[in-house]
Amino acid sequence: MFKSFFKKNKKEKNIINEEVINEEVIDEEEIQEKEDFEETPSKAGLFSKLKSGLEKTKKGITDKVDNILKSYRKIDEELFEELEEVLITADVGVETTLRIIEDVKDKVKERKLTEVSDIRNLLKEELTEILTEVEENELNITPSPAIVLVVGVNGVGKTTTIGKLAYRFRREGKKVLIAAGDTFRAAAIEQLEEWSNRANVDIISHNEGSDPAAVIFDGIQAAKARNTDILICDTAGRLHNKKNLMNELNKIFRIVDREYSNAVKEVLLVVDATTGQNAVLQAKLFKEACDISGIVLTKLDGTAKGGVVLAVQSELKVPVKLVGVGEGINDLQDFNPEDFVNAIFE
Ligand SMILES: Nc1nc2c(ncn2[C@@H]2O[C@H](COP(=O)(O)OP(=O)(O)O)[C@@H](O)[C@H]2O)c(=O)[nH]1
Ligand SMILES: [Mg+2]
Repeated sequence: MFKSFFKKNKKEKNIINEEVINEEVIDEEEIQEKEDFEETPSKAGLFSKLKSGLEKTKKGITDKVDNILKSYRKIDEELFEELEEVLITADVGVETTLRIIEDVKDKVKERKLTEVSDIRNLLKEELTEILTEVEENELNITPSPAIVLVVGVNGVGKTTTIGKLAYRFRREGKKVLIAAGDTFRAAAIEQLEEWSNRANVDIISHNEGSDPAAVIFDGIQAAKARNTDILICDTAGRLHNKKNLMNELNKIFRIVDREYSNAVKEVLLVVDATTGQNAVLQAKLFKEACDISGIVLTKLDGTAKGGVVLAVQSELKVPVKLVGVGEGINDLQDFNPEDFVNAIFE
């Protein structure tokens, strides 16, 4: 049923360009008729998807920790050294790992613990603590209007994330518009158009090679004219050098601040979990270049490097807000620290 819905909508594709921005091209009733979604995943379904996505990370962290704990009779320095190695290898990052181990040691002392088996719970507690110390893991998209700017280097999953987000927002009853701000390659625009079809939301796009800031400008005007709840903007991920990146992004940010100052703004940096510590480096670079309000960690499925979520959050103090657990339209989840820790410790 969902497949035929795709096909049907492909034919009715409704791409807007500059000339028709201010015209009402959407027939509201038609949209109502088209409301047809895949079944909303249940909470249990989401958790089981997260759990299966994190299977390799669990193998890389928890299973190894369990093996180590089994081989020790008492808590000693050597045990901590082995645990440290596991965490570093699992891309938790040196800085964060050292902090975790120190905190666990302190707690062992404080609570006068002697059983090796107590370490498992202490680790779980510590990971949860690190993941919950940032302010807010929830997306900041209310009240309407909101604008979501999606930034990150090529290939990390920006376009895919935008498609998944658009679908989700629309399913939540919001009026969504996408702006194809990655004008560097024609294929990037086409790919986003494809996702806008799947999500059944409208898209503002210009030709390949045009000014990204101009696309965002037009997106904002269209969003205003149509009373859009959420405008989601793609951006190019070319990373020649930091200066280029800063210039391009700053131009976009200036347009947003000038033209859409009343909108709630969310700047999401997308990083690819499979790249491990590289994701942390990218996040540091982008954080210097612009005001990131949240991180999307994609491709958690199929990588053992899921520990990077700890490094990203504790070293950058920017909340991870969403995680990608697959390529499907429903495979984007709100990041929930407790669920994450439970998924790898269960
Ligand atoms: N397995 C998996 N693949 C993903 C996920 N997110 C994105 N991808 C894939 O990563 C590739 C690059 O994604 P794309 O959105 O084009 O990246 P962009 O260059 O940043 O826009 C595509 O093949 C996506 O299907 C995810 O959460 N899990
Ligand atoms: Mg893209």
